[in-house]
Amino acid sequence: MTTSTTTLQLIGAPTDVGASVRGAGMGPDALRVADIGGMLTRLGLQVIDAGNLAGPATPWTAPAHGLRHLEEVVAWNRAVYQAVDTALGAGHVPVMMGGDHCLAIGSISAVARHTRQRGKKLRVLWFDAHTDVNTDTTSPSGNIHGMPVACLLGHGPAALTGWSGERAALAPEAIRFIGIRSVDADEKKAIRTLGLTVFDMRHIDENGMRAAMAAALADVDEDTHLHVSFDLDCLDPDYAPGVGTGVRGGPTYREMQLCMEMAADTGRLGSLDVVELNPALDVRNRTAEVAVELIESLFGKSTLVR
Ligand code: EXY
Ligand code: MN
Ligand code: MN
Ligand code: MN
Repeated sequence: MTTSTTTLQLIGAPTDVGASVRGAGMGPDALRVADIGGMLTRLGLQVIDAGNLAGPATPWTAPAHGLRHLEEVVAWNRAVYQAVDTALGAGHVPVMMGGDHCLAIGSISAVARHTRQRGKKLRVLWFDAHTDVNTDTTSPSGNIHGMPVACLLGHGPAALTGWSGERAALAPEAIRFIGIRSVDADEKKAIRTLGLTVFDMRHIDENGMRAAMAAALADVDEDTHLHVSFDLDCLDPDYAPGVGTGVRGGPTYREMQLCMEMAADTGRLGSLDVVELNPALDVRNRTAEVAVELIESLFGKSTLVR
């Protein structure tokens, strides 16, 4: 799907509205400082940097009815939805640079509508330490970046569901989780009830990243639109310290790079979220640089010699 005629559209969404740790709003500019645009151009792709979206400031208020900053989360997701929808309509591959992971509600809802209208199959790879499948009634924090998967599956507050035109943007079979190691008790119940496919760290330790990714991509075919939702806290914090909710025991740099190479090999990548980069917690922009290198692999840079 990505060839030298592919146009990538970089969309910055500079907000930490779904989090309780400040700083993810600086993510898009840190990725630019790490030269995301230049890197993609050197890969031979056409790149448009659409700049940053605008939205409300984060009020840093306590959760109300189990949801922190709901009104502002809705406003930011509306902007993301519009931008991703426009990029897809122009035939571009949107690269949504967060910002925190709540923005996947807008981005994946636009992708789901686009793929449904074209009669395509959607496969989402959710790279994360967390499953983000809480709702307003189960969340321990009220932070909406812990809820986007539930919202996309049609669960959670009405204001954050139904954005794709159907109650659920995603069927449970459409999503695969990779790198998971921090799941709340009620999330575990939801995973079982919904029948979600999770390649957690224990599975990856026992079977290897190659086998996990091969299973996650097994039925991706020429009719599939592949969306990657890349939460940088998926990586072990040794490699990616610049995140707000880091969890030890994650994939190494090389394991993560293999994930990206295998996703690239499908040739079906149609859209990407890069989220949860927190430059305020980073070390000399290392996490942004790591992100850019991994995105380079996702868009086709290979470590293969033969
Ligand atoms: N499960 C916890 C919560 O819902 O509060 C932590 C969520 C962190 C979410 C980060 C973005 O992936
Ligand atoms: Mn996440
Ligand atoms: Mn996470
Ligand atoms: Mn498409």
